[in-house]
Amino acid sequence: MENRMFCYQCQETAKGTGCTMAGVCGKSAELAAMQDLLVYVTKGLAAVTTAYRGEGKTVRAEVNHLVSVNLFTTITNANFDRAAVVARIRETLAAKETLLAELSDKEELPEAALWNGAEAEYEAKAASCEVGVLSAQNEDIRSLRELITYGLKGLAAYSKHANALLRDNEEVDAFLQKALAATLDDSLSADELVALTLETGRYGVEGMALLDAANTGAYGNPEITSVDIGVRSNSGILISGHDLKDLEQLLEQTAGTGVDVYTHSEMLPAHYYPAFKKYPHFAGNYGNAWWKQREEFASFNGPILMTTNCIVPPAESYKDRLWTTGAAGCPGCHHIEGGYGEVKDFSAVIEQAKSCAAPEEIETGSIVGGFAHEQVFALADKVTAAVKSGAIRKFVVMAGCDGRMKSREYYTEFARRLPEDVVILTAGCAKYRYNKLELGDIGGIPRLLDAGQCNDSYSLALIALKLKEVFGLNDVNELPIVYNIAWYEQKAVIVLLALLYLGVKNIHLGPTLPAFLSPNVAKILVDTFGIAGIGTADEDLKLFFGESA
Ligand code: FSO
Ligand code: SF4
Repeated sequence: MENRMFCYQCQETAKGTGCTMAGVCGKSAELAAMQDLLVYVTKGLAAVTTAYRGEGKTVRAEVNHLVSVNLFTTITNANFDRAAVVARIRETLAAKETLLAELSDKEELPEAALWNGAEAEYEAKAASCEVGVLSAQNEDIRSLRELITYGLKGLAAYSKHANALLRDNEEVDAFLQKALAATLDDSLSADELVALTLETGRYGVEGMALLDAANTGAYGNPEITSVDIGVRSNSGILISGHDLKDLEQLLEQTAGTGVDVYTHSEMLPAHYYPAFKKYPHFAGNYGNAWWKQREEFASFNGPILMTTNCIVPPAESYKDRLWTTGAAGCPGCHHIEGGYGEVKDFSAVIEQAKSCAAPEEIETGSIVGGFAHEQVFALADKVTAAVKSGAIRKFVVMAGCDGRMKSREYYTEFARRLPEDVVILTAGCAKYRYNKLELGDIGGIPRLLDAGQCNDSYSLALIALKLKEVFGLNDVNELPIVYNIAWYEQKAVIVLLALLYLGVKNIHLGPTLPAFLSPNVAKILVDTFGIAGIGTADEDLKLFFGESA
């Protein structure tokens, strides 16, 4: 049967090769076509902005923001609303035409930069052979272009959160757009694209540093915090995703209303920031990782605000309670508008909450986190002493994403069976596979150190660099740290490229290697960086920790 679409950007892609009829994530072929076209016109705009900068002109911040939000919109599980994607294509073409009119030399521009069309032409254009993943014939070129594009999607997402806190980095935006445009350039060799992949990792570090500075600048440095996972008796609003500015505004607007605010999935680490502790109605964390939302959103009873991915297309039973904002979207759900520097109006969400029952209790107790860079640096003496005395034998970085595949039970088993002198460093929603196992502590240092969201993998890199300095080592790979990372969507791609840029070798990536790596590109990653997949928990415990495991 002929393909209705082609997408292989996430770990759950159909048959481990590509979604061709409809997305496993719930993306329809019609939506996939519009997302492909949005990526295409955004690449076209990026080619124009890159040429524009080449002529010494300044690209407006609004255009940089448009590029970042466009890419974010096409990340797995971010936006299922075809109309929203179509509107972004229209806006992008208009912004591009304005810049094109001011550009002196249009000679070298690719087709994507010059194409323009009315909405009635979008479908035909999306179906043409220039648009979409399969537009590149050579599988290695295709693989490298997609690897770069997915890394840039992750970088765009992190930039977007920094932008929302009024932090911009023109250098990061200029690179992002230059690299995006380069994926249209047929003259680039595989070697040049490999070099660009590593450069993308370098800017991944910059982008995560920008977001870290934005988050900690606005809300303080995360600190050790115990987060309640039970419920209270008031009605509540559940907020998910990664955008702390949205959370701040929601907490401000719910203050004194009698409505509590709970976090879900990737919003859990917000509790670790000092600035959010002043809100007595910031009640705790409800539920687990994104993929459990169908049951957990149903039992929450109140409205749910999705500030980013991961959205699972909602069941009818709670669709009316699902709200999106920013790059997130879902047809049939409410969407809250609001640009950077503007106050978003959450009054309708709060009104809805008042008419809802309190959340149904699904868990009780608490979990501890807040081990981002400054908090761990404050414990550096203790940690160093524990490593020197042998009380801590090794660290295992288990950052990344969670997902619904059964094979991810591996991570729970792996964590549960770790030798008792091993400490987990985590970040991202991957933690939900083992953050309620009560792994105990080593001389007061918890055996599970949660730095925060997936972007806080930056903290884990800083911690590794700090340990390297403390132990006087030349190479980060001499540290007693192993990497066993779980990936799901494209933010994990930029985290991986950032780690490779920082020189980290022998990263194990699971539960499966990306479908978008062609055999030759996979071989480059294996040969140059020692990237490997995972085995069984048994095999990997032995591999990492020897017979004592
Ligand atoms: Fe998870 Fe989803 Fe943070 Fe991702 S909720 S999977 S890598 O969006 O961004 O870790
Ligand atoms: Fe398939 Fe993943 Fe693409 Fe969704 S995002 S269509 S599940 S590959």
